[in-house]
Amino acid sequence: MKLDGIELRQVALPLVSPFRTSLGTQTARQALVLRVVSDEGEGWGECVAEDDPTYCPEYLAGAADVIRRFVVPALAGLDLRPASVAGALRHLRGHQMAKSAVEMAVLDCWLRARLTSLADHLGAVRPRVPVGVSVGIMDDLDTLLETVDRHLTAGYARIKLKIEPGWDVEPVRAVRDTFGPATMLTVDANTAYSPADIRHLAGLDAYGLALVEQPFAPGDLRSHAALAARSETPVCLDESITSAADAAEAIRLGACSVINIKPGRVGGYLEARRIHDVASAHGVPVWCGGMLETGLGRAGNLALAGLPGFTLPGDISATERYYRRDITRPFVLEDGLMAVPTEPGLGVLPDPASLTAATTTTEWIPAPS
Ligand code: NPQ
Ligand code: MG
Repeated sequence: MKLDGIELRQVALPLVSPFRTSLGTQTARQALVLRVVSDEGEGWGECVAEDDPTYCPEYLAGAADVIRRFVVPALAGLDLRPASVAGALRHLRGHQMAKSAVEMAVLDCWLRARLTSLADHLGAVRPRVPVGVSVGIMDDLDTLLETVDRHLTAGYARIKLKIEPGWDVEPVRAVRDTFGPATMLTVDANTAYSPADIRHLAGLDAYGLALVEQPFAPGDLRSHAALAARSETPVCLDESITSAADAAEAIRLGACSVINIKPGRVGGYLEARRIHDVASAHGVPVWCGGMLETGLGRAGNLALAGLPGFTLPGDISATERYYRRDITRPFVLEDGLMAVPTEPGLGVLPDPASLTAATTTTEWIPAPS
């Protein structure tokens, strides 16, 4: 397959309600949508970088620049296959989210031309997967309990509470006391704690959490290992893991017993599958994280979550949890499960009218000949 060029499109999707984490408050998703054009047709992808480099070092305008100035020229003239994208970009250090977006669109294009779904290509074994919901930091406990109640009624299989110092034990206790021991409950700190908080965090053991996600800085595997040694609650890494090599190292150091896999953070769906394989070989369960994706990323993440090692519910919520109107068809919960797309490629396409309505800028980047 020969690359003709990539269309970059910035889209703005207002959130149905503000999403607050220890990193800040989000009221709209600025997304970067890619359309790869090749001699074998078109494919769609999405870059999950945020506006600002707060969750990770990448940010949307920077990712667009890397794609424009370095990625497209590096892929021009190649006999392109999905499996060759990462290698062709290896000389570019970092920038996993930019690379992932391009690999995703190449995968979609390649698989559409071969009438194969991403789920089949990755090795998914389940037609439907249980999913969870991520609940932001709230102003008060009453609002939190109302929100959790609504999500449990909708059928979500797991509740994840965003936490930070000052909003941790109390909300966890309130949710556990209100909804009982059968509710699968997790917490995510997005790096808000320091090593001095290890004893405090071990106090969460009293509430039967399925895991505590990324309490410490991305590079601080040592503190994660120290918490894991002192606490009964499984420690899960998110921000720390940017490759299969990272995953192997974290497991070896005892820094985690669960891994959150986000394809964007690790450089693509193919590296995400390698992390799944490494984790499975060590008996480490994985689950698919969320980055407030459009329907394109939601579709791809469902395919990934169909792999056998994804034994915990992912942050792949129904579209309506985030957006009133997405650029694709909405994804819905059915009896607490979400269907893995079966159509070729990602299995969904942007709806032209919705895409146009959400687009703020469009740019065509031709592959130099
Ligand atoms: C996490 N996601 O697991 C992330 C963090 C996160 C669903 O909890 C805009 C775009 C805002 C991506 C806020 C969930 C975001 C974002 C938080 C991702 O750590
Ligand atoms: Mg997280």
